[in-house]
Amino acid sequence: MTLTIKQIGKIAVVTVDNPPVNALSQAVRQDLWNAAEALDRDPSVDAVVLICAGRTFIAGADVSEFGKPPLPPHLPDLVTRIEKTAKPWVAAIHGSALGGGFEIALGCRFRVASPSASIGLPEVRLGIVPGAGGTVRLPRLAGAALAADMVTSGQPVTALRARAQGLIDAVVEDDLESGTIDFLRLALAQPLPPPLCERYVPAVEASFWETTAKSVALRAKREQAPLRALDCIRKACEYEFEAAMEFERETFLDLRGSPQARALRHVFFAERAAPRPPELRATVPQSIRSAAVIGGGTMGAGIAAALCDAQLPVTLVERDSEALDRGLSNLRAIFESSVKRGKISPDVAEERLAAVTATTDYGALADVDLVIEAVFEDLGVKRDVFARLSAVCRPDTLLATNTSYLDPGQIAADIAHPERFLGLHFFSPAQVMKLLEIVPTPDTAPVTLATGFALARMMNKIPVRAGICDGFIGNRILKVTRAQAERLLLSGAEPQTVDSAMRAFGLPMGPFEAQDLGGLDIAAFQRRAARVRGETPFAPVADRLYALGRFGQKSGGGWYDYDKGDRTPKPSVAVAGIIAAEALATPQRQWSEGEIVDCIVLPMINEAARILDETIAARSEDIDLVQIHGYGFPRFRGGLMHYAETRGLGDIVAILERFAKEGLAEPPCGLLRNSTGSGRFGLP
Ligand code: 3H9
Repeated sequence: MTLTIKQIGKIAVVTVDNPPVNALSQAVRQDLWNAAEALDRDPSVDAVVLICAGRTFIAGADVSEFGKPPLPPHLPDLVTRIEKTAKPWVAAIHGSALGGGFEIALGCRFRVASPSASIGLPEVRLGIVPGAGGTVRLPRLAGAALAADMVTSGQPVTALRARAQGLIDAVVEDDLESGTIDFLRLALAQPLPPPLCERYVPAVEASFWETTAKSVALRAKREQAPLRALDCIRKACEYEFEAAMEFERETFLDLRGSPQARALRHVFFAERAAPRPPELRATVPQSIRSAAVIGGGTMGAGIAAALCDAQLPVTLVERDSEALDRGLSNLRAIFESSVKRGKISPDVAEERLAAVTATTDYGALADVDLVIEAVFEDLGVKRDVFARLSAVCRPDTLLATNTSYLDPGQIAADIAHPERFLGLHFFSPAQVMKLLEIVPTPDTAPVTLATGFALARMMNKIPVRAGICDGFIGNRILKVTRAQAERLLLSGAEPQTVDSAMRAFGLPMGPFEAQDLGGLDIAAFQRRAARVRGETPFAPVADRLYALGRFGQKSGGGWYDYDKGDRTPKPSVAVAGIIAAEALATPQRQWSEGEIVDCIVLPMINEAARILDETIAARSEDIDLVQIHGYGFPRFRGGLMHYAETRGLGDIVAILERFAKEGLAEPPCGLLRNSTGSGRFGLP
């Protein structure tokens, strides 16, 4: 049994208990159905409270059942069954009532919630639309505009806001169960409101649908579910209840098996698995109650802000008072921008800043639990910082370096207790970007690694373990992206056609626009370091642009020209000349949009397969998360590796071989070739 029933006077309390999140598995649906039948027949019951055990109300349909044939009772029928019960049901919500969970609540006659609860229909984030009446009942409760906003964005709403919007009937401050029973007793003394299936949606202006469709399409980019969800809301407003339900169900079933929904489900489970890798489940992390950041530049201030957001007291250390002032003003600017964007209130911003201690004295770090070094990307400078930290910190203080390219093992070479050291590669801006590459050295202890993952959970980041190599997972693949983009230029494509092809594929920006935004100097600096190490990075055009001082937007020109004060990229005659000069020895050809994408993305897949083969990444899902959360790879494609498996590994091998023959890419690696039989990475 996934639920229990008890009776308090004439009120039955149905408690669903299906850990971890009370998802609506077939067993839960069946038990709820049976409860509705039994309680309808029971003359001693006047009304029913539906409440949940554990950390949340029903968080939705069981997503793991989506790949399988649906079994009865189907969720839309269950919601209707609850709506049609002879006794009124009230949903008592704590945690999150999401998707099917909120749809069940919409089937109840009343909804009551704890102040910290939230409700929502996040289905579009899974590439589907609500499939149990959410798009039909919500506009009947809240009107078309609010329903369209909630359903097409998938964003949850907090209980207090939901109360103000009429989505729930009461907020219960104290004990939810007894508060809901009190609410119900009062409600039963009055005439009952009609169930939502008997209500109508107030008319909207004629232009509403067209205007909303435009803004939804803009926000959804190439995801199809949000516009299909808007269609459902429109039908819910224009059709009778039953016909609208039928339309919603057809749309739900049509989308459920779509490639986008499969990709988004893959990302859903990968994101939930990432913070708790199976190999660390048995390791108890150290507790982190205080943190310090060395360096208040862009990265250091971003990391400090993210630690403050995780409610940790932070000490910011700089080498002198001038640098410290700069660091503090960087930090202040971050919080001010969060206030401007409505993310936090001015009071919270002040509170967060007040939790920061600024100092030039390493001695202040004697009792801190965690130190993250974020100084200049130079081995000598970083080693110097860790020598000082080694001397002042407790032997169990977790020491971390934020580095994108340096070998954390070398940075930690001389520290005391190297088992408490690891690399943490944050992405800029660190207070915003979700990805965190966690890079253990050969000396890092399992407890240190587990603490790195626990820290990521505290900071609401998506952690991915990466092995040590140049660029770890993400930047190693990025190097291939950029080299391939230059190969395309040398063989006849133009920067703007390459960028537009990659945008059409779903990236927010093409590789040249992205470099102009970030600055060509950073990559040039890394290539210089690589050459010192004896490597031969391929960037003939980027090297020449750098030599000319064309660093991107910040210098008024990079791959594109920019007018003063205008960030719109304009094709550059000077750059075209440099490309032509560098391309003299390369055969020219015509490139279609699809071929451009293949010439960049398939070599990225090849490099990713090598990364997997060398165990730099533990799982192909980890590479997907790195690409989605660090580099803007389209979520609806499920990440680089999911895209590859969906596209067909055999097909990819054949195209890479063709490119390799023309000197346009490396040949497919062993792991990629060996995986074509199964179509899954690493499986023969
Ligand atoms: C839907 O309802 C469709 C209907 O309209 C129509 C149907 C006909 N299913 O996130 P956490 C697992 S679509 C299965 O770390 P938190 C998760 O994988 C659904 N499993 O917890 C993880 O497993 P494990 C609409 C699920 O406390 C564990 O639970 N609903 C589901 O940080 C803990 O997850 C949603 O999209 C699920 N629906 O956050 C809600 N949800 O322990 C999605 C979670 O093995 N869920 N799991 O790694 C969430 O947003 C968060 O889980 C929640 C709790 C906020 C509820």
